[in-house]
Amino acid sequence: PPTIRREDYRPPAFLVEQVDLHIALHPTATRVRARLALRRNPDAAGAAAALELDGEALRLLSAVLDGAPLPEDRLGHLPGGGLRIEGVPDAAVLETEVEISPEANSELSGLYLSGGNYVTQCEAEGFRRITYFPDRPDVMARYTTTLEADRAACPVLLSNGNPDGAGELPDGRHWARWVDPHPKPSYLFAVVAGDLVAVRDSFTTRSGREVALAIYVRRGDEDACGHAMDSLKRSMRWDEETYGLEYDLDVFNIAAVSDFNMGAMENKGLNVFNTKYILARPETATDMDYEGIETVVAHEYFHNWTGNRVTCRDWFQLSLKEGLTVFRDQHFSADQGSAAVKRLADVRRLRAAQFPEDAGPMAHPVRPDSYVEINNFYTATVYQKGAEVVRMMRALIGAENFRRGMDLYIARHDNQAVTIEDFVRAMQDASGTDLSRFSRWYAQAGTPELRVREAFADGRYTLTLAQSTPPTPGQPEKLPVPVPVAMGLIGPEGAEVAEPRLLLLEEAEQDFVFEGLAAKPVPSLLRGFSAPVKLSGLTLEQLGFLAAHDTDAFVRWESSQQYATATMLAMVEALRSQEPKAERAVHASGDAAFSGRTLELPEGLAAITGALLGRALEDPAFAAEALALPSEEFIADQMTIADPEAIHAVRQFLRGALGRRFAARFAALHETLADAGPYRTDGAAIGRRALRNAALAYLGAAGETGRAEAQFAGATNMTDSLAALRVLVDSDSPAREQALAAFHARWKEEPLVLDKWFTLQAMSPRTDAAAAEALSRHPDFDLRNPNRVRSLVGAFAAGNPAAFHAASGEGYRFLADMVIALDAVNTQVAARMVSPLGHWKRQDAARGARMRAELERIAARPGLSKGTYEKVSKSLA
Ligand code: B3K
Ligand code: ZN
Repeated sequence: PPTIRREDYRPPAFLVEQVDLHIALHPTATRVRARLALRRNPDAAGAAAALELDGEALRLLSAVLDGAPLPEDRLGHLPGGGLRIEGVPDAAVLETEVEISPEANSELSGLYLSGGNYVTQCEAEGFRRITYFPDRPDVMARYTTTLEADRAACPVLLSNGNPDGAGELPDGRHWARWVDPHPKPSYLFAVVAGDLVAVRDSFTTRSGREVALAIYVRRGDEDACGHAMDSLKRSMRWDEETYGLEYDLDVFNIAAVSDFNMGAMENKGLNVFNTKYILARPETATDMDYEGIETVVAHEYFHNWTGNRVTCRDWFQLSLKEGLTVFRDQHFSADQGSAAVKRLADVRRLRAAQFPEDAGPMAHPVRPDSYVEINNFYTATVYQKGAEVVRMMRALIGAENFRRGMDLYIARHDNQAVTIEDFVRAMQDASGTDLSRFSRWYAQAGTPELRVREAFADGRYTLTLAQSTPPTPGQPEKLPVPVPVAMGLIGPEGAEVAEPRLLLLEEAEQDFVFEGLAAKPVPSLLRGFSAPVKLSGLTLEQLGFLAAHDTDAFVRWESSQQYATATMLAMVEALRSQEPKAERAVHASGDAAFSGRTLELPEGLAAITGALLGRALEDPAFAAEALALPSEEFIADQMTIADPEAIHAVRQFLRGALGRRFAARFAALHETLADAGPYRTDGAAIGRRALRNAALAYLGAAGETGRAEAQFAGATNMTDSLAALRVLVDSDSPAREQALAAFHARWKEEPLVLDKWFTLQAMSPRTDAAAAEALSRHPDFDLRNPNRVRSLVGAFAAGNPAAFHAASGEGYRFLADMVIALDAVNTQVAARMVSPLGHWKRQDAARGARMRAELERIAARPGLSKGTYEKVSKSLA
């Protein structure tokens, strides 16, 4: 398959001014008539260039140019299924009719069926599966869409823009017309049709316009939309208040469907959501689900300006809309509750997904230079690191200049398809700050590493910061990047002894000097995680001090995590160096893998935990975050060659040992924090449940499962129920099987809850590859439903490292089997599942060879999709 390169970008030969669609819906034979008003692009070179239309899985019924049918010999066929038409006049009207089968569409790209309802997904290249079109984001057109369907099967007919008439047709059919006044790229086109019910509300914009809001769901789910609707209204208000951005249509519709390749989609005026990010009731959704809904609803809404009104010139610019919009949704969520705790969670996610990506075979810049399959580049790097880059830019130029830059960006580029350079230029022009060096953040892959050195003499403290970025595929040499380092200095008594500052590290190495200090301070660096870098060079003693004393919550959390990380790494080494007294048995729980060897609870870590517990009730949400030990994956990422068994054994041991050491305090927390009064989902209530359930988990790790049993039996909300079930599932309590069965029996009709049932087992150390494979044969498992696939296969491969990396290689084989089976059903989801196999360089030689062998087995499959092929071949390189 061909590689697409950023440097090869050429403007389209033709623009489309107006699109009129008529779609007659039918499960196996939908007819799409498209009328395109075309105009030769004055900005494109080559005055005689042909009209190129993308097309995929379409059956062409007719093509008419300026009223005259196009004979077969005027239609050139492009690889992939597109058409090429020579000799098109500078202004022309093309009318085509095609037939497509939504029912046959298991790819979930283009027009497909979910639970009997019609739904589309066009980003990135799905519109070409609906009609012939120059399916690229720099072709922005105005659309009218007429839908026609059976009234009984499809009472609801939705598309982009404002409604513009509806009526009856013979044979029990009906129609509805939608007009979208705003020019848009084809990837924002959407249709939803079927038997859905609307939950309605309204929003008055700051200029006094009334917007009709609706969330369309399956009958019976109306009661589960309140949180999504509330999040939507808060997002609309926030964007007005924060950026002066007002909604621009008379209606804003959301439709939720069960079968969806990702979280949601920002189609103009008609967002389509995975039900996971809309539906929430206390009995069925966890606190994390509530937070996810708020974030994703906001994210898609914010795209209306950053993505839709101002869109991307080409897909290399994806972070222009995604990085910026993630930044905006993170800022919004931070404003809704505890900003510090939100920041910790965002950083934790960045490290769990983006740092490994940046260190692995798929590492790519925030603005990639090439791709085979664009859907493989909807990555943590484009999204999360992209958001970090915007965040740093704001730190550098200041919040006011950033706001001015946003105003300028939108004023300049409204209704345009632009580049990341255009965005940076707006920020530069608005702030008067030269951002040319800063742009390296968009061009260079890899996570920069910062190293700290210190000197102190005669009241003069010198902080030396050095940076380097490791090589990544295709980028052996790196230049220094400007790194904003928010910092302060803490004196021996725990007080700030200098004004907090923002240092800018621009060179490979720089000294920063502080005068007039009475004693050597401890540097508190990267406050609020001011840059997405790895920092090293502080001693264990300094980390322990910062964990206890820093005034910055982020650094306190970070220092306790770094302290735990260093401790765990040392224990892993110690464990490996001990003579095995018994055979190194492979046991799912890991504890027995090193039987005969001894581990001890390090007193330093116990002291930090004790101190955290002592202050836990001051800020329960923060305490819950700080009490969690770094994940096994995070520890593995700190090692040149990981040892999944040893890491697992150490982490399990520590959880148990801390649980035993502080059993009385965990039990007391579990008592004290019991919900009193009505169930609430505000930040404070969520924080209390998080801390309470963290205590429950520590007690469970220490072998005390009685509380979990009681909590599981009595829980009235999903957060508490699932937390208790997790403890039981990870234990060898006799209550385990019974609890799993009870949970399944109670929730078997609720797909989103059943996903949790799969995930809990997939991630449990008690589930090995054979057990995961058995779950994939469970009657409720379904390869065609992306949520279900992620809940089992994704969760196992990414969240159960000890079992996935079992020395037998069975975990790898299970994943490869699933990828192969999935690639025949849904190539986008299949390609995503490949990633965990790509990190073979971090494993020992035997495991690495087994991982490669599975990648090669996938690569050898005839008819593999180009997306899966790209992931597999890059992973092998
Ligand atoms: N823009 C969509 C993602 C589309 C993914 C296509 N493979 C959702 C979002 O980022 O808001
Ligand atoms: Zn997005």
